[in-house]
Amino acid sequence: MSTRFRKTPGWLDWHPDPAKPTYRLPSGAVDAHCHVFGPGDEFPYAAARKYTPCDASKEQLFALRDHLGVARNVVVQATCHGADNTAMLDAVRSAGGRARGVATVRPDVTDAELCRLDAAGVRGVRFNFLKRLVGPAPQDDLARIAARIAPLGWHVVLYFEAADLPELEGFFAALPTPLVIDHMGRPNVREPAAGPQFTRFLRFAERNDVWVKVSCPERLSLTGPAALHGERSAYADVVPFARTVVEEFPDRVLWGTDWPHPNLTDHMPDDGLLVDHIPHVATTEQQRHKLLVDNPVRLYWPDETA
Ligand code: 0GY
Repeated sequence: MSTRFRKTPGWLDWHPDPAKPTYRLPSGAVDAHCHVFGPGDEFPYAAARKYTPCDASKEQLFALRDHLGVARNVVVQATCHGADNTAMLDAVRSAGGRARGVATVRPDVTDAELCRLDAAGVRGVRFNFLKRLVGPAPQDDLARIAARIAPLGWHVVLYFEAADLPELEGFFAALPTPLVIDHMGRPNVREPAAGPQFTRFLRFAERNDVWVKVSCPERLSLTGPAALHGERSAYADVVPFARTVVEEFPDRVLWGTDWPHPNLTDHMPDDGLLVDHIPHVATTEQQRHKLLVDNPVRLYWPDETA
């Protein structure tokens, strides 16, 4: 545990002893959304961060990977490290080809730095629009970054909340790269999956070069982890949203744990249970194979599918 950084009050640590999942992941399964935090003594957190996490090292990530039966990870730069990608890159490099990275870069990033990131295994940059996580970024700056990374064949990962999509979707649609949407665009699950808010998101995904992460039921759910009314699924209120996405876009969905689950204060998910949630949202073996293996490999290890 870092001695230099005191974690944000109320912050829950990641689950120390997740269950062994009952659902056996297919061979080659990819956790396409996870993070490393520090350790802060080795990889200091950004001065301008909006929260201070508990440490979550690459060794701990790899131990979870092996415990869950995951083959590979996509390590996404977390805002607590700002645009210093060192910890993420260290994890990706240490994984020996079993990880790819998504970075945060500034508009003045040099070509040499982009080349270095690409060689290390980075395949995308993340644009974050959550005010509780980042300060405002001018859209001109983001557009410049997107134009710089497009020739590398990278994509842009977008993190936003559903209520903000109407004002952002024109900007998103004009970006020159594929778009990867975190956590299904964070729908408000109080509203029906067939309601106007999620329908707008689905039509946006349909019209554009969009991939959707069917991730973070624990962050979206109001019903929580307990199984409900014989439905047997945890996070039951998220299931209709996730199923709709998997059924409409079977070839453009990705799954991830979101370990170590930043900024949760009410409940910390058991990562084994998150794996057991998968068959509730991807109900056929073919859907699950696309979600967990074929799609992430096509996006992050395309040489293997060429
Ligand atoms: C997530 C979600 C969150 C945080 C971050 O980079 C981050 O700090 O992504 C969040 O607090 O909702 O995807 O990890």
